[in-house]
Formats: sequence, structure tokens, C-alpha cells
Amino acid sequence: KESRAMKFQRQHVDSNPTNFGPNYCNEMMRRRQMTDGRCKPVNTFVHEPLADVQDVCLQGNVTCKNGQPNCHQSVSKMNITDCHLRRSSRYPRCIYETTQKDKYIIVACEGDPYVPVHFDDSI
Ligand code: PAP
Repeated sequence: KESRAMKFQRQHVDSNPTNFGPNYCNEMMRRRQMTDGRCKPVNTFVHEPLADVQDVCLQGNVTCKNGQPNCHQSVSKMNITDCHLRRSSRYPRCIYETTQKDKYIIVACEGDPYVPVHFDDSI
């Protein structure tokens, strides 16, 4: 079974994007299996080395959106892409808006090793 850590990597880490452009989210949300059964409404991909994303778990501790205490905010801005499902899009045709940003990321971490398992926000 896929671990939470592996699921995070599948859903949120794309260190070396090959297909940047307006169709990035349409392709990546499908390739990374977030359009199976339903269209995942919102998802962020981080375009930084995996080690740099994992290091965020050692950086500033903040409260998560759900009130849990296991979130961490990156000390540096990271290059990310936000994918937002278009309101008019209907499963199984998942059509996304692709937006590139440079922002601080907030992830929830768990386990030993203490690694990212959930993408909480970007600010
Ligand atoms: P996403 O939130 O990163 O988009 P999602 O598929 O919702 O991904 O999975 C997040 C996982 O992190 C959840 O575990 P599960 O896959 O076993 O359901 C969730 O329980 C877990 N998690 C751990 N800490 C938190 C937290 N502080 N906030 C939200 N989810 C958390």
C-alpha cells in the first residue's frame, strides 16, 4: 500500500517539470492519479528538489488549517504551481486552471523519519 509520505510525493512534488504551460495541471492531475473517480478540486505541485521539500519539516512550526500542531512553513519561497478545477468542468473531464507562483509553503509532517504527508497552504 502507498504510504502517506509516498502519496505526498505523488500529489505534490514535481521537481523537474517537462511540460510547463497552460495544460500543465490538466496533464499532471491526470498523470498523478488525482482525476480517478473524481476531479480533485485543488492541488499544488512544488518544483524544488525533494530534499528541499522534506527539509521544510525541520523548519518553522506553525498551526495547520485544521488546528493540528504538525505544520511547518518553509524558510525560503518555493516555485509552485496551483491547480484549480474550473467550475464548469465535470467529471470525467477534469479541466484545471494552472497558476505558477513563488511562495512559502506550509506542509504537515508525520513519522520517523519526520516527512511531509499533507500540503496545507502557500503564503
Ligand atoms: P493533501 O491534503 O496533501 O492534498 P490528502 O490526500 O488529503 O492530501 O492526504 C493528506 C494526509 O495527511 C491524510 O492522510 P490519509 O491519506 O491517510 O487520509 C491526512 O490525515 C494526513 N495529515 C496529517 N496531518 C495533517 C494535518 N495537520 N492536516 C491535514 N491532513 C493531515
